[in-house]
Amino acid sequence: MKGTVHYSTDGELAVLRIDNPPVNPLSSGVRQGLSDGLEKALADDSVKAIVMYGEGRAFIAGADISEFGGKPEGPSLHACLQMMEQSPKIVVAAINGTAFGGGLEVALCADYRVAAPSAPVGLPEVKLGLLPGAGGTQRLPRLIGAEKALAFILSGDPIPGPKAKELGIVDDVIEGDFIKGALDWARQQVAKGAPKRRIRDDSGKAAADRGNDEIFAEARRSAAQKMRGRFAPEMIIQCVEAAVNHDDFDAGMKVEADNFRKCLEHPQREALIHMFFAEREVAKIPDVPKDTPVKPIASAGVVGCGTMGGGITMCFANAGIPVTVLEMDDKALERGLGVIRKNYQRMVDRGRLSADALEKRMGLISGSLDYADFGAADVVVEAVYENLDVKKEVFKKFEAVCKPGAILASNTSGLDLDAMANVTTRPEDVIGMHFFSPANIMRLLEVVRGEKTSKSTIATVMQLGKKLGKVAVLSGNAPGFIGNRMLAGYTRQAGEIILQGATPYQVDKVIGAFGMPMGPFQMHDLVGLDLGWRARKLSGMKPEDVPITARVADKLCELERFGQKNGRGFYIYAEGSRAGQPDPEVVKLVEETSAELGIKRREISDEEVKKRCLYALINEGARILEDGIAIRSCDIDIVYINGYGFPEVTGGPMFWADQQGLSNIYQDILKFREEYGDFWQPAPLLEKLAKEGKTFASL
Ligand code: 3H9
Repeated sequence: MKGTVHYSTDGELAVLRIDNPPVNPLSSGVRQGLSDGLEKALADDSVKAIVMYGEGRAFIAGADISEFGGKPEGPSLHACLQMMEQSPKIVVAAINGTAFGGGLEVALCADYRVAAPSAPVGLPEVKLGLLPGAGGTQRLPRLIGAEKALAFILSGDPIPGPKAKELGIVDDVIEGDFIKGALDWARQQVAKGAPKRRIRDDSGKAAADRGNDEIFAEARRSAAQKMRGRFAPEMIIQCVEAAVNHDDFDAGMKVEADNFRKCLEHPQREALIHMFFAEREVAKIPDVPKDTPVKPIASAGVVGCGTMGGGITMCFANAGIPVTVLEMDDKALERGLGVIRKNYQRMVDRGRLSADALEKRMGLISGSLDYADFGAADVVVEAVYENLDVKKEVFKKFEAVCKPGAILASNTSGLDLDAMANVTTRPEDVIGMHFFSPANIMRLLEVVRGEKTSKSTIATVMQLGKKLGKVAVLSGNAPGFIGNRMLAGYTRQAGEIILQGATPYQVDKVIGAFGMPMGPFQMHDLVGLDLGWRARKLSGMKPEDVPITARVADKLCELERFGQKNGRGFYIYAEGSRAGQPDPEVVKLVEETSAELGIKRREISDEEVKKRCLYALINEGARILEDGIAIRSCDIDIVYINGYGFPEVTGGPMFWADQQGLSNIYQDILKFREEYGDFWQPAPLLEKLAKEGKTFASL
């Protein structure tokens, strides 16, 4: 059994100390310990009150997520909660640190709650595709009213102790020595003869909302907007409705239990819990142990203050790290810094940043025209034009000015990192830091390991990623790294499918319905169709050598349709709008291109569109795993969800593939190969796993 609860007495108090490092989830041993401790306290006549708190930084982080889907051991949480609630002696929850999910629900079964000022309190179950299933949906509306309870449970966001007091979730906030203060507080309750106070017995606040249907209509509107496609929010709303509509507490608990089970059995729950563990797993690099020394990062430098460089500069400033950003001339620098200020100002206008914080962040940023200003920087990141020769020149300059041991990073999205490292005499300090646009917003950071990158450089940058608020995933150095390498096959399929009979609008609709924020053609319009077109022109590529899947985009560019930037691309955009309208002219152009290429058009089903786009990702993902470019399949999932908008509720492309059954995917790929040729050669790893009936996650 995992975890334990230490029992002791302190005068008239029984003290239960929950101990399940590092964050005290309610694993089987904790449930057993709580049950034993309560029994002991109830049997001891000298005990007048029971106080519980957690060892270390958490009170209780919630149910043990790793137990979901398995066979439960030990007493159920509900049995422990019933003991607490039915105890004739008062119970005080001393919330010393994180009280999440089942942890807060334990506290809601106590008669009294006190919290440390810094203790985060929350019901984050919705983020895992679940609902508070230990009475939270019934007790919280009774305690604070349905509207506030719904907002709290549906957001899943934590609040600190003082805010919890303001909302009425805790009775008091204790400053100073928390445990001592909490024990004194409990003793005072005993001295006052404080009564038992069971939330379940007082439905007043919930009942007051009876008949106020607008609360639930608003919750549904908000959930549809903010959590499109999610299963759990509606389940939560129904539970709170039950709390409001039933005076009988147990009737509401039954609705909660039924809906909790529905969530538990839903594939979204499995996918979201996979994401929870995957986010923690990606930080673990097998040959870079946890105790690898990291270098302190107190200052940074960024080369280039364009879209990428400006965003990266903001990331450092947001994390409180002073940063020098370099441009070629005054004009470019002024423009870049102006854009950064405007971005911050927009945050201020939307109430997401204070005017003070704006100035503080701008104060951390200094502009420069001289590489010598990077002399003291602990890390420098280049974000110049995506051209290997240009980047090599930047690394030569880094070599000349940066102090020994400084981390020299490239933001390249797919070029050869070793080629850059080898122009320096310190390739061990060179690493890829591939941010995703807009860099100050997107959570993904692809960290690229060169042949000679040192373990300390890797450990430092992985940790720096976290400090910058990113989820950092390590990739090997191979063209396109993890994300863009997979994307290539996906966009190629989309390009082929439209030549064979679908329209760009059908493809985008199918991908949108799958849950991606945009389809491949909307993405092309956003990025700009002219980038590839210009690069092909510059390289002197003949029109007949242009890949067939890029022909339509190039023709659009010849018609000066570059995408969103000039209001016309695959779609037509009204002034200032990002929502494009389909254009019959584009469909005609696609049809003409098919005819020129001698491709006979036919109807392509939505199902085929979906499979071809997604299987192209998965097949390449299997190769990336096999080549050791990604460490685990969950690393690929994290890349796709955080960098490319793959829907979180699927758990990422590789997890989704596991859920579909690799054998099914393999069979479809074989059919595609027969029909469409060698692009669809199944990856050997996919073939092997499919034949063995295994999953990517089993590797
Ligand atoms: C629930 O409660 C359902 C109930 O309503 C109904 C029940 C009937 N379980 O994040 P960290 C591990 S649903 C198991 O790196 P931090 C985590 O994997 C639950 N393990 O630390 C990691 O392991 P490792 C509702 C857990 O300080 C280690 O602890 N609760 C759990 O940055 C350290 O975690 C939640 O959703 C868990 N519940 O953040 C809370 N929590 O070292 C989820 C953590 O091997 N947890 N671990 O990689 C969190 O949000 C954060 O972990 C927390 C600490 C804020 C607590």
